[in-house]
Amino acid sequence: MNFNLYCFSPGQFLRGRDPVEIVAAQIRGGADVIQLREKEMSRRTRLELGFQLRDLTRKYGVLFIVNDDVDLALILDADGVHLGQDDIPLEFARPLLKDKIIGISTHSSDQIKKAVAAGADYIGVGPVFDTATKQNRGSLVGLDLIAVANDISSIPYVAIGGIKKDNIKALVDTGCRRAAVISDILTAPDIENQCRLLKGLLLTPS
Ligand code: TZP
Ligand code: MG
Repeated sequence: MNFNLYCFSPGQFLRGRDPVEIVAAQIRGGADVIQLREKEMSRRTRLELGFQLRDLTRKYGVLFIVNDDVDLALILDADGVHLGQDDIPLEFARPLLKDKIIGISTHSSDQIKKAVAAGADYIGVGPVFDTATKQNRGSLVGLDLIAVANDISSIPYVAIGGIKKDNIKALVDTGCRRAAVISDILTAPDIENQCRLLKGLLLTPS
C-alpha cells in the first residue's frame, strides 16, 4: 500500500453540498485514499453513495475503503475496509475479504502489536491531536505513539486526529508521512487546495 493523504466522504461536514463533488475535489487535490465514512446515513443511502464513490475512485486510481461495514465493502467491491476496536474483529473479516485491504484503528502500542500480528494491511494511530470530529474519541495518544508505531510497526501506519495545516509539520518531523484528515479539509473554503497543501507538506523533504 502506497499512500500519503488519506481522505473521507463528507459525513457531518456535508452542509448541503454534493458529496460526490466534495470527494472529487479531494481527489483533484491529491487524496490517495477515500474512505466512505457516513455514520448518520441509512445503510441504503450509504450503499447508493458508495456506488458513486466506487466509480469515481476507480476512474482516478484512488484506493476506496469502507468504514465499519464488511458486507458493504464486499457489495461495493471496495479495495478494503477499515475496522475500529469495537467493530468486527479482523479474524472474522479476513476470510470474507480475502486479499482486500483491512485497516485497523489503534490507540496503544499493545493494539498496534495485535493488529500487525493478526494480519492487518495498515493501521490508523490516534487521536494524535485534539479533535471534535469523533465522538468518544478516547484519550489523546500524541506524537509519542506515532514514534512507537515507527519503531514497531512492520506495516504502514497513518496518523489521525486533529491533523491540520498548522501541526502537520510536527507529524512529518517524527518521520510519519501518512495522515488521515477530516475537518481541516472538509471545512476548508477550497477543499482541493487544502488537500494540495497538506499533501505537499507530507511530501516535503526533511
Ligand atoms: N479516529 C480518531 S480521531 C478521528 C477518527 C475517525 C477523527 C479525525 O477527524 P479530524 O477532523 O481530522 O480530527
Ligand atoms: Mg468503526
